[in-house]
Amino acid sequence: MSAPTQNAKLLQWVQEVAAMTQPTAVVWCDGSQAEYDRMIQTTIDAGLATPLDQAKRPGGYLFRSDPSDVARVENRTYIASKSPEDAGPTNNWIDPEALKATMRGLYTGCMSGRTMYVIPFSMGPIGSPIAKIGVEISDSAYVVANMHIMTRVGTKVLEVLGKDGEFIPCLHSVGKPLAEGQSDNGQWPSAPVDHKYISHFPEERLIWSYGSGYGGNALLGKKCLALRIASAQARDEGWLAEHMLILKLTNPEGKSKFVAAAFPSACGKTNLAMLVPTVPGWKVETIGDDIAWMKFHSDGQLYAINPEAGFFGVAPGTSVKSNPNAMTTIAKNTIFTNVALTSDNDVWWEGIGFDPPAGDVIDWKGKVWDKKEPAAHPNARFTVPASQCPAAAAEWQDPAGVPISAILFGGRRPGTIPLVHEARSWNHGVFLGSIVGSEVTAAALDLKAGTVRRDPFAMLPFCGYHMGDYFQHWIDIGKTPGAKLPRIFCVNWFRKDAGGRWLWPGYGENSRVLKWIFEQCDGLDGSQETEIGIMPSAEAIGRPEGVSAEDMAELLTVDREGWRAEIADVHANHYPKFGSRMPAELWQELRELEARLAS
Ligand code: O2Y
Ligand code: MN
Repeated sequence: MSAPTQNAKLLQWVQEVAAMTQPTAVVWCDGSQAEYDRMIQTTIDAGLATPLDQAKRPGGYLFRSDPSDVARVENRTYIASKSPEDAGPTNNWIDPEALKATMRGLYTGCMSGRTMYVIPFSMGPIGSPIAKIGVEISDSAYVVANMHIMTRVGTKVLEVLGKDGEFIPCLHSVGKPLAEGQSDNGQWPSAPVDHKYISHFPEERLIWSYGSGYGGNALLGKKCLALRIASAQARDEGWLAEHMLILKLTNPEGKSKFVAAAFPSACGKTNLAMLVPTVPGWKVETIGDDIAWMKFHSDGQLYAINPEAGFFGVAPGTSVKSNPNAMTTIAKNTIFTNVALTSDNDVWWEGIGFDPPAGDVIDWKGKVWDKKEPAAHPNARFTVPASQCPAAAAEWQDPAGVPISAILFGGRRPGTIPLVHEARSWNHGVFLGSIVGSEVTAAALDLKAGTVRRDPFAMLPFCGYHMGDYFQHWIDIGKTPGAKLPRIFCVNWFRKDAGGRWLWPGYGENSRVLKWIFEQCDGLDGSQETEIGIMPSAEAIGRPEGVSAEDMAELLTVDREGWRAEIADVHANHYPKFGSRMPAELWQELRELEARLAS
């Protein structure tokens, strides 16, 4: 096949990679439906995909990955900046030249027996001033199909790239060459864990991934490009690449505002992005569920785009109760990975809200489910076009982006953090983002149960440079001349009482909090200044069914003891990690909060 581009840098890179990896064929992807169908057929022929009942779930396919390749591998993810100080204490660092030497060894001949796909893609609407072009080279048809859904792939991207346009090279291999005549034969191809490398070279704007075919490790437009590399670009160019959903909130009078929100992984971002409000007359619509790129426009406002074109959502726990819009979205044209298969050839998972039909359920490992372990892997996923979401906002792919009025931070915090509070200033908001934490279970992370894992701005696994410099970048953004900055809020849907009972029902009732945030942005009354920031009265939120007046008081009272412990932890354990790169402004915010709580 002749190359459909005259971009010299791209042509040379493709030639170099092909010479190193030695594929059987090189295919340039055009992004067409016919190509998507061919990729799916290729995976079916290799025994990697199972078509679901096409009458019930048209365009639905099930994949089962290798049990060793089921999630992002943080301990095999590297930020290879020239200096270790620039990667910072919270990233894995390897010297870039040493890492390249190791990886070149692994890449040599790694695509033999396979096709090498060249996937030109745009993160963001093609041609948007905020969008970026990447080109992923991959030896996985599963990756091509998923990239079709998650990004904008194809010929149009090459047209925008032109002869000398810039792109981010993203090299990926599953790390499993095939001998002559060999096929995957139903075995998900990947390399052993200690051969997996998810590597980022932020100074070169380069991504090399080897050994995993799964999710964030392999769909390189998402976490690797749109967060780790883009965060370094954003720092250099004065914008923000964030792990945030974007939603459109409309009041009963038809006035709309756009909100971006950062939560650590597994805190319900997709559910919030597609929320169905219980407050009469209010509407939430979706712009994006995971990533926001935000830039100032000439009017001084921060405009956000969702750089993705699809959702790669967690299936377990998704139900008509938790996210009816997601359930409608995945009714067709959806790739499912590591969910269970029912006797009527449909998908099932824990928390779907109904029992599987009679007959054998096949679990995510491909065995008849014995009910001893979950039938679906806890990180099982659906990949689905965002255009299928019934709650997609009309503006979801506006190339200009949407103006952001409010930024929210949140995490799973059974104690201390109230239902909602607003920062007193931009720097105070940056402080709140910098101390975001989420409770982890002992089983999940080998930490003591009840321990809070700090995940500042929900970016800890996704920032491509030193987190102290990242905080400074947020402080500097606040000093942008003429900026009309968004207001910053902290939310916590996960408060429990002393007995472990949830205090807040969550789901659609979270719209009460969104309504208050909307009204705060409009300067309406219903709030009071406290030591920790601005908080609503119980009346301003209103009481959902089943929530007592005492519960409301607990949700909306400053827990002074809890906050003192919080401050002590930030002071002793969290901020010192970032050493001399920790901005003085944030130490100052910490001291001021300490003083307000002491008086
Ligand atoms: O496990 C993976 O590879 C996917 S991780 C992921 C996917 C979609 C959205 N967010 C995340 C995340 O870990 O934050
Ligand atoms: Mn995420």
